[in-house]
Amino acid sequence: MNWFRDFLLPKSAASNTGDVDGLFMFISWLTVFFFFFNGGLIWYAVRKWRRRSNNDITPHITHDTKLEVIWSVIPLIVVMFIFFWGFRGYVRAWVVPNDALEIVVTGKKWVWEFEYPDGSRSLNDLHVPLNKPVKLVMHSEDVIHSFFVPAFRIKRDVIPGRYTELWFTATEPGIHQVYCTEYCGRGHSDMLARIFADTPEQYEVFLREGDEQVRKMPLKELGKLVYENKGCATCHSIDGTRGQGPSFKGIYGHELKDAAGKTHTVDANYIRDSILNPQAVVVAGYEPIMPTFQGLLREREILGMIEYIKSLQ
Ligand code: HEC
Ligand SMILES: [Cu+2]
Repeated sequence: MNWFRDFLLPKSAASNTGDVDGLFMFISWLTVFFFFFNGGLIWYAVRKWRRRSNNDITPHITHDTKLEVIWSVIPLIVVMFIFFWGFRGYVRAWVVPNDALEIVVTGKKWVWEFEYPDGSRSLNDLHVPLNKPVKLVMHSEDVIHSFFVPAFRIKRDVIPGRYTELWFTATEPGIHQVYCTEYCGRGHSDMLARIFADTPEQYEVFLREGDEQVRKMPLKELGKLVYENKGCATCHSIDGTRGQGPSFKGIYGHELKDAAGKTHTVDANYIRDSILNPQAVVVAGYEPIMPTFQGLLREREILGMIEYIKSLQ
């Protein structure tokens, strides 16, 4: 019967998904059973007691104690069984193991930021070691977001001014998708993050040097990746259309005016400063809403971004 589970649920990739899947499948099969059972009863009753002539009148029946006890007690036992099963899973899902690795998650329009125990940070890509419990301490900088990892069967709201927690132990190597499941504005559907379940060696290397993509990709491609994955795309277009921020198309080498009327030439240093210290020069006609990416982009990613913007002529 695994086809039914695979049809309804994504492949499980964490250690404590069994409680969710087992109960979910139990309830699903129970509904399938009662669909046919109740349908069959109706079909049977309609055929057996259908009106056969004009004076075939239904007798006045007020109750049937035996029947009422049966249809109350049996469902009560079934739902109590479901309750205790669910309660056991709930406790297991919320009690965090003591040795869990703690990662701080910040939700903001429209990116996920992760801070590791060593103080390093990453945007939208969360690296975790395989087979080790990980605890996420989550909060939001603006509105309510919600952190959902279907393959781990975990989901919880991420709220401004309060910490919420989630935990999991990843058991499947590879990349697992994260969604924001609380509508948080225009970029809500772009608020995608990925969890990389790394072997211990991969995780070590990640903490030291960033992920493989950052280390090996050609600069221009790396810039495109940063643009797509680190949130730039939610505010900057690459086709000339105006967004929350100016488009990147054709800006390289050109001059622009800032809010104070001063002229600047867009070159490598200007782009670097715009990324690390966006409020220093605010382009005329735009709000100073760009967050700083100080500490969030590695040197090579900034170089990549410069090459990428240069290529958009
Ligand atoms: C929340 C929206 C937002 C995000 C996300 C964002 N920016 Fe910006 N950006 C702006 C706004 C608004 C401006 C114009 C005002 C200013 O200069 O601060 C701007 C200006 C810039 C400029 C100067 C552009 C020009 O025409 O002079 C560069 C370069 C830039 N951003 C790069 C980036 C990069 C790279 C990223 C991603 C790593 C990024 N931005 C993410 C909103 C954003
Ligand atoms: Cu969100």
